Amino acid sequence: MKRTWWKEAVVYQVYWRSFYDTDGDGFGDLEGVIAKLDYIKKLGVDVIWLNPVYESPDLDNGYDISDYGSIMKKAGAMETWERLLDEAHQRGLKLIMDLVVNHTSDEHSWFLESRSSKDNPKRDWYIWKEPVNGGKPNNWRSYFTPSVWEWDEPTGQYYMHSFAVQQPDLNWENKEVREAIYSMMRFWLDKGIDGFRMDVINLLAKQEGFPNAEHPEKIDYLGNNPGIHEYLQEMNEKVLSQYDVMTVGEIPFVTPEDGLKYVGEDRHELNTLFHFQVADDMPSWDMLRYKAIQETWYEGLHGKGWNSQFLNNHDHTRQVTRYGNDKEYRRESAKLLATMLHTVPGMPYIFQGEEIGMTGVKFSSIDDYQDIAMKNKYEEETQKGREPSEVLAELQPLSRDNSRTPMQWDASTNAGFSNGEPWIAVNPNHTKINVEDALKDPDSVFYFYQKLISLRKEHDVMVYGDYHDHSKGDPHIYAYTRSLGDVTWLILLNHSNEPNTVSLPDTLSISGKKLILGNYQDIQELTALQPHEARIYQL
Ligand code: TEU
Repeated sequence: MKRTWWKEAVVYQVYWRSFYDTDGDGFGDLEGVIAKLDYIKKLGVDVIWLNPVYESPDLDNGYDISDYGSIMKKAGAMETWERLLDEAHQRGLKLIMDLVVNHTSDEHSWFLESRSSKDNPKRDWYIWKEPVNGGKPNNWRSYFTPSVWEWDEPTGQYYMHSFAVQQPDLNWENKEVREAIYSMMRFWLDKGIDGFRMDVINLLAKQEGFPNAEHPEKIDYLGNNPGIHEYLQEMNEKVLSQYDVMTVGEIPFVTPEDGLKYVGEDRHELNTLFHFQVADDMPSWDMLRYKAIQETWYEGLHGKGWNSQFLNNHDHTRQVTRYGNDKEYRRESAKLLATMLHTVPGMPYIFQGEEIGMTGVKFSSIDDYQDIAMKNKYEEETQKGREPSEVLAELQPLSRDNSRTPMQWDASTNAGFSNGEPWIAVNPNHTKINVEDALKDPDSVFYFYQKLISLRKEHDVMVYGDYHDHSKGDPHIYAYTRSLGDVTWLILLNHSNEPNTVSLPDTLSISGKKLILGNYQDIQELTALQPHEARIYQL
């Protein structure tokens, strides 16, 4: 496939509110990101994805935007943001911004106008509906609440929200809305940013006629509806194609077949996507299922479009806790997952703290949790009369707060994150897992990531190589090759707490071959791989 800079890039996600606090208010800030740019650079990544920093009542941690053109006070000032962009560029780092345009905050001036009266010129900028049989227009559930419909008493209509009540959905059918969003995008692109991560971008088009759903709890009717590709092609033509930038769409409920419609190179929509067949649909590790997902996406996009690889982000429990073993084999397991993500086809994303093997949390009280999705669900379930401790235990493993605890810089109070009271409690294990220790230890997870990233810079096979799985049917061993021209790499992973033997065809003999990277110090003959052992060979 045609070479482009973004296909070769590794992205580091900065969830700034939990990254580094320089003014002691307990929230990370843009000055904090600037202060840690050298750390990010040291890892070797190419691109920073910054979660939303726009003005916001901050009910959904910045995903409820009240002004697209200014910076949230907690994060800093526009001047600070501009300095961040500049300082990043000076270090050769690119910066992509979150684009949240399925919905705004209910405090956005557009919505305030829209809700002010039925004949306001912006009424049609959001999705308003008359009651049906005296009740809600249909039975759709939202991500965060039992219904997508919120009653507005003064004007006697419902408005739609796919997320919280305070996040009304924009009406993309309205041309003025689209133009307003495009000009906002140009505003940021003209400042010199390098692209967008597009929040739930496949939700923009709604199902025609808003019919009742057969399985309202599935919520997949919210996305991938007719009209979505027309919007994205228009956005591409009018805005994105005018700039040399990358775009990654957050696209829930998508299959490889549909995925290609978003990222196929001949489609002129997006560059790459996050699908959720792992993060949303695979609650715990399932090797056979993961292989099948990799296979179908590889087959679906090969030669036509580009994938992204991640196992965690600010919405999903940390990977070593959810998909690895954060107890006896934390280091090995963190390194195995890293090896996998950086050698399967697609762009690897690193969520801050992943590079030191940070783990999820289990707070003892619901009051220690901040996540609106979890809190709403807790309310909903306990109101049904369920035992609160049971509901808490059920929600803990996948709470979004698992990945939102502060970055662990050192072993001191508040993990060196803040001098104030952190907005969310620090993981108590920061005394053992932190950046300061990682940087002192040549065998740390950090240096393993650094090595993987530098290998990508030297070996095109990691980016452009063909993929072939040689371990189909094996529930623990994942053995695959990547090949480009006459270069073939063999990746061997034992995703298990037990040693496991690897059986490979003779053509893949590793005898006398070069070991490029491994996560165990003593490399044994290949009769068996140790628990969570990962090796990369050049054949
Ligand atoms: O997330 C969309 C979302 O609901 C994800 O948590 C989910 O895992 C997946 O996309 C679909 O099932 C985005 C943001 O990442 C999240 O933080 C926001 O709360 C949400 O949109 C609303 O803007």
